[in-house]
Amino acid sequence: MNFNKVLEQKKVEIEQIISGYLPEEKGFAAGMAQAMNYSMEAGGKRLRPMLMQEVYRMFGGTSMVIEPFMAAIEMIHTSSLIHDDLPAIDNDEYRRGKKTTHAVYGEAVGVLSGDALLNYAYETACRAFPMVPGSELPGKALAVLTSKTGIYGMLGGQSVDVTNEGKEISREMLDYIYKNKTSALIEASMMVGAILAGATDEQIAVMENIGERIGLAFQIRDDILDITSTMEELGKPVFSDKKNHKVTYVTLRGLEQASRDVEMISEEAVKLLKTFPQKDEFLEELVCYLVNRKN
Ligand code: GRG
Repeated sequence: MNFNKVLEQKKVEIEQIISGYLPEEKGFAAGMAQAMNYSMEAGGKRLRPMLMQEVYRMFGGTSMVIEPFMAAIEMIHTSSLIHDDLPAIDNDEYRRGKKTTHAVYGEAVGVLSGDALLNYAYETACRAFPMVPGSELPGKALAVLTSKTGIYGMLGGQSVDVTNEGKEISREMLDYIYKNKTSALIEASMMVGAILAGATDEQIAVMENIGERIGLAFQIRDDILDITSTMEELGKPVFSDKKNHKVTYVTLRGLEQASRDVEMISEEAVKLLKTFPQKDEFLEELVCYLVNRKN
C-alpha cells in the first residue's frame, strides 16, 4: 500500500462527502452560511472524519449512515478552530494557510459562525436517523458526539486551558486539558465509527482508550511543532503558546522527552489496535503518520 496516495484519495472522498452537507448560501443569512463554508472549505487534514470512517469500515460497516456523522465531527472541530482563533482566545490571523474566519468576516460573524457551525453539526448528525429507521445506533452515537464536545469533553478542557493561561499548572491539570480539549473529539470519532458499525460496548471502550492516546500524542506533537516548525509548513503562526503564556507538555518535559513520550504513547495506541482480530493496516499507519506529522 502506498500510504500517502491512499491518504490523499481518502481525503478527496471525505471532502466530497462533507461538501454535500454544507449549508446553502441563500436568504438573509447567506453571509453567515458563507462564513461557515469558508472555514469548512479552507482545508485541513480531515483526520477526525477519516478516523471515524476507517473504524466504521474496520468493524464491517458499509452503509451511508456514517456520512452525516463524518460531516458533523468536522463541523464541530472547525467551529472550535474558529473560536480558538478569535481575539478573545488566541487572536490568530492565519489557520490552514488562510486568513482566519474573523479576520475575513469580522469578529461578530466569527463568534456567530462558530456557534452556527456547532449547532449545524448536530442538525447534520440527526440526518442519520431516517437512514436506518428503528435503529438505536444513531441515538447512541449522537449521545457520545454531544457529550465528548461539551463540558465533560472538548469545551471543559478548553475552558481550563484558557482560564489558566500565564499560570503554573500541574502535570495532572495539563493531562486533563489535553485529554479533553484534543483527545475528546478523537475519542468521539473512533467511538462513533464503532457504534454505528454495531461494535460491542467492550470494543467501543477500547476505541475510546485508543482515541485518548492518539489525542494525547497528537497534542504533544502540536506543542513540539509550535516551537520547531515554520508558519509556511504549519499554515498557522508558530510560537503561539509562548505568545499566549501557555504551559505545554514541552515546557514541563523538555523537547527531547516530549518527543520520546509521543513515540511511547502512539506505540501504546497501535498495540491496542492490534488486539482486534479485524486488521486495518491503513489505520495503524494513520496513527503513526499523525503523531509524526509535519503540519
Ligand atoms: C464553538 C465548539 C466550540 C468550541 C469552542 C475554542 C474551543 C472551544 C476549543 C478549541 C480546542 C482546540 C483548538 C484544541 C486543539 C486541537 C488541535 C490540535 C487542533 C488542530 O487540529 P488539526 O491539526 O487541524 O487536525 P486541521 O486544520 O488539520 O483540521
